[in-house]
Amino acid sequence: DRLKLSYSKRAKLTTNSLASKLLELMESKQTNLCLAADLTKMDAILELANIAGPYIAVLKTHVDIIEDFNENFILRLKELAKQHRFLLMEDRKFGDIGNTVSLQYRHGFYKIAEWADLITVHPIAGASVVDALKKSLDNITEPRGIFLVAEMSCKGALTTGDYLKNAVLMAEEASDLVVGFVCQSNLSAQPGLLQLTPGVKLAKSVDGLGQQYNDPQSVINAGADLAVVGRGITEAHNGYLKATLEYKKELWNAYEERINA
Ligand code: S5P
Repeated sequence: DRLKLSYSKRAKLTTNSLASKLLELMESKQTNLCLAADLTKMDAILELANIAGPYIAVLKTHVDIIEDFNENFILRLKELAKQHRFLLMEDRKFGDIGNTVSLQYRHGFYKIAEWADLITVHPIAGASVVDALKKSLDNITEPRGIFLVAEMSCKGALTTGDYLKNAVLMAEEASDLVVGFVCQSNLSAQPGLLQLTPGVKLAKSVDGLGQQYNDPQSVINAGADLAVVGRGITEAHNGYLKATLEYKKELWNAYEERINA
């Protein structure tokens, strides 16, 4: 059972070197927190990354919401990632045909493939999308990984039934570029794949725009290996550091209870 295995044991069961590195760093930093740094100014994100960095496994960005973006942002973010040992995930949710997603991944303003360790991809267009993304990694020497968005957290999401089932199958059968999937409940027994679950806040709630939140313990019990917290930290009244530490502790305790139960 995937849920009973420690991250360090699972690090030996992946088919992707980045997935192993991620699981090992989670174990050594004792964190399964993925911070969604959804702020619109470069300096604000960098400040958040510097404060939270030592306590998170992954920093997740939406670079297209940054108003003053330039290449310097990526350089500074990569420095912080190295210093504090976290991975970078660009939550681009690629969702087009293979040729288009590979252009979007490699080219354009953001050149995501050059700096993002991890990306998110909608499985809507089928398995060929993963192959196309893999092909477009020519000359990129660092390891890369994909999370397939199997199920969304928001109310009324269409990611149900056969779509959800096939999305998980696609992750299980995909090439070694796929390191896991984004979903809300335990859908795969495969120990080498990671479950990333967004929609996490200290108390079960909603945001008025469709987002639905569950608390850290329920999310970990529902199979999350990495829990995504955004506004729970970025809008916390007690400041970034205290909020980050609070989520880190709750999530890690829930994980330890899960593997020891
Ligand atoms: O189903 C999903 C998938 C993702 S990746 N639901 C989500 O909320 N996300 C992302 O997680 C979303 O784009 C945002 O960056 C983060 C949740 O942020 P929060 O502020 O609601 O915690």
